[in-house]
Amino acid sequence: MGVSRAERPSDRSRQGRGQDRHVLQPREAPAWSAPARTASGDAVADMREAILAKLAYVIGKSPTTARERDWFAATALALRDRVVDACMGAGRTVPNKRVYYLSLEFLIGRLLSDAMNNLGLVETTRAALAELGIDLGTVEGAEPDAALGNGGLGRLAACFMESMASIGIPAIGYGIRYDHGLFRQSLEDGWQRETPETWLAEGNPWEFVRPEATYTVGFGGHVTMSAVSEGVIRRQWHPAETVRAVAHDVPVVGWRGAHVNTLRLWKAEAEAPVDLGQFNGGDHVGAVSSRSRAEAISRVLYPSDSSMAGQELRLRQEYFFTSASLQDLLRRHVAERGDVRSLHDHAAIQLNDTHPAIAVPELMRLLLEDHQLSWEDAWHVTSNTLHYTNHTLLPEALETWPVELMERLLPRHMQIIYLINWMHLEEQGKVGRHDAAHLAAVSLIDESHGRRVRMGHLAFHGARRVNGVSALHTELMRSTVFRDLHALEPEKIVNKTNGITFRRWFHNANPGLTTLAVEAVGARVLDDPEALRGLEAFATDASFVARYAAMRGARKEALAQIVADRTGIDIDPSALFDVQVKRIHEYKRQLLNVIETVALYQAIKAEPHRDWTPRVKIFGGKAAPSYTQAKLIIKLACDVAKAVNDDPEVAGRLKVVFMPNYSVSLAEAIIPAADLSEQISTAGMEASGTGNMKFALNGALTVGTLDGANIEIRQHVGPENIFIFGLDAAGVQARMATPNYARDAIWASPRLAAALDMIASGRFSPEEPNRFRPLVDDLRHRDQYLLTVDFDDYWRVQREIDAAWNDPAGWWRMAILNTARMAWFSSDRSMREYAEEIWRVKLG
Ligand code: 26V
Repeated sequence: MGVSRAERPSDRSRQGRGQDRHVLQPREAPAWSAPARTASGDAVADMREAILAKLAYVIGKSPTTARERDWFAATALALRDRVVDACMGAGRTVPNKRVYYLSLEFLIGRLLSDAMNNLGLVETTRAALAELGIDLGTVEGAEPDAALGNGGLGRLAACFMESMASIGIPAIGYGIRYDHGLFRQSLEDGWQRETPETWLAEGNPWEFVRPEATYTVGFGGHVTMSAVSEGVIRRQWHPAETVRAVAHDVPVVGWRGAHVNTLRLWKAEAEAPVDLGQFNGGDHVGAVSSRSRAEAISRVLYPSDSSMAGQELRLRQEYFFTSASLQDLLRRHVAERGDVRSLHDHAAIQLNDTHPAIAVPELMRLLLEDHQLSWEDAWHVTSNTLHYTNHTLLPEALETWPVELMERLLPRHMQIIYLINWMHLEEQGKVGRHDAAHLAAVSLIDESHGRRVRMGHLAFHGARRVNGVSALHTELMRSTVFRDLHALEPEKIVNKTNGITFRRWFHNANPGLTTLAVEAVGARVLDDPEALRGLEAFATDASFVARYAAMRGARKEALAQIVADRTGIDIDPSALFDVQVKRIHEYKRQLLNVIETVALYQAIKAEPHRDWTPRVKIFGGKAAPSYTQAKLIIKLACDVAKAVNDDPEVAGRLKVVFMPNYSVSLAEAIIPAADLSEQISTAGMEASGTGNMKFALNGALTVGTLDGANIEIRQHVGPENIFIFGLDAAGVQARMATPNYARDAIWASPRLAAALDMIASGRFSPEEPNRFRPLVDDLRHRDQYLLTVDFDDYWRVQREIDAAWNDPAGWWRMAILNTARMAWFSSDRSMREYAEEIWRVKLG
């Protein structure tokens, strides 16, 4: 195989300079590589030979011509073989019940360290590569992130997949194999620019293409009726257009390799590469255009998680992956069990938000048309198999689709939805609920803004259980968006507080802290996070605390290096690292943090000789490309950063950084280096949060509102080990009902007024003085997210945090207690709860 000029090893120095090709964290040998995990000589030689064989025979390179990316691919392929071995070793018995997790997003990130760690092969692989003169950290850094998700919802799906494989829940995740995941963000003079992400540009060593698992998915067309027998009419859908869904499987290996599950991602392909009829007729362009229309479905992830745009391509994506997944699981069920009527005994389908809610009419259609079930039997199976998780109550993010669009794209499904709704409303009549207001509230169709299908209502009605993702969020589901439906079926809504996988967010992201934990409380902590509780005894142990502080110092230095490389800004690792990283959204209130930064800047300048606590404010996160206000908040953070960092008067006390292109792998570098975790959403608006859990597990202290899972974090770590401020959800509701709350709050707070004046004056944007007027004017007149109302309490708690930082022993004690008390937030716990209380599935 020839080697092109561009691939010559002399180019190696240029590799790895790309923004994300960076080695994001030190890969020191963790001392918790227990004896069984220590690389034996034979194992290392075997791994070395396996990697060399992949390099030669699959990649077609020799060690002298291989680039970092080639070494990554060879290593991943060698590891993948071990995953397959683990899979085969686990036996091929048919489980009694499987979980099917349907999600339009799986934000999995890099997989190499995950696979190595779960197979106990980190040291073996490191040693094998070292013998070849290659550094494991460099190879890990060459893996592109699989960014097939926007944020919390997609990352949760990835954590759940890993946990199910770890605790032995037989599961298949279904999603879309997007050619392009979430866009790459760069900052040009502080403005967000989006460029396409190309994770598949050099192939994906983790996936297996399964052409034999290909299904046809239809769109458009019409529905015919035919009499089957006396009084029995069958309806049949004749789609105008069909697309093929081809399975691509990524194995998901659990902790210690005990179980391997599958993530099955669908790629859209045209039925025929070109329409030969059209082609031969001379219409060469028309002949290929149907192909691009089909393939567009799996081209790109929608980059918004903030508002429902209602675009047709998005609905096509939703139906495409839902239909392929249901056809696939029905085929498997019938092959294994014979009778489709027992589906709910052997399958539990979880809908990750309403994105796959079209599963309700699609499963009905498949059972009615392909399997000839009666309506009653089909409904019994459907409504006992499906379950639905809600992830947001924000009105602008709740999915509804225009009836007109549904009728055009999915005419048969619209008929089925009408029939389901008719029966649902009839049922209300039978129990005496005839009033129009009630019927309008529980109807699957919203008649008030044009006619639209309410996907949340559809999913709720079709599901056996519906869950929220934190205690508060579930309570708010019952009392707000789903109040009327909840009253009809009070047992249906249950809470399942989110979790995170400790393998990625503790073992892999923070080997230093994991080593300390293993040395202190034993290797059992790797299998049972409850053992972390034993760290409580070390929270005041001087020698442990010293090692803890040194470990944190090393991670902060590593992060300072990354910040310098990517932004050119030097930050002092001994300062308090105050971090807010997450999607940019007004309800998450990054703007509150920026305004507090401005107020602090003013306070330092007013009294430059006071002993201010040195702080570095670190921001990161992407804005949806069409979300103008969010992009302006990024620009403000960058402009404030510039002014503050250039001002010698505050040097050594305050630095501000906006890290571009926040991603899973960047999170793995940032979170273990954070001292303070900002979780400051308006109470009642953040369904759960999962970043909050990652920070607290890694020993960052939380400054937060009583929102989402912050409330449960406070219960676990203890109110004395977390900094809570602001209105609670009830307080927010009450204040929103009072007129002029923003004007009054600004009037009552000279500090806030001064910070807002400074931003409005153009001090941070002298070349365009009115640039930030839209942000300030909105706060002065509307302030939907109550920043002005919470500002003073936020300032107060931040100064309390300054004081706490000046007592290192007290700070480290709190940090260690946070880590010690976070076990409950393992996604293994979440998955066990789903298994027992929702899916009724036994662990393998
Ligand atoms: C919504 C929409 C709206 C229509 C356009 C496309 C789109 C894409 C994604 C979403 C999902 C938004 C909901 C979401 O991500 N919720 C987050 O879920 C996390 C996991 O449960 C939770 O921790 C966060 O608090 C919650 O905001």
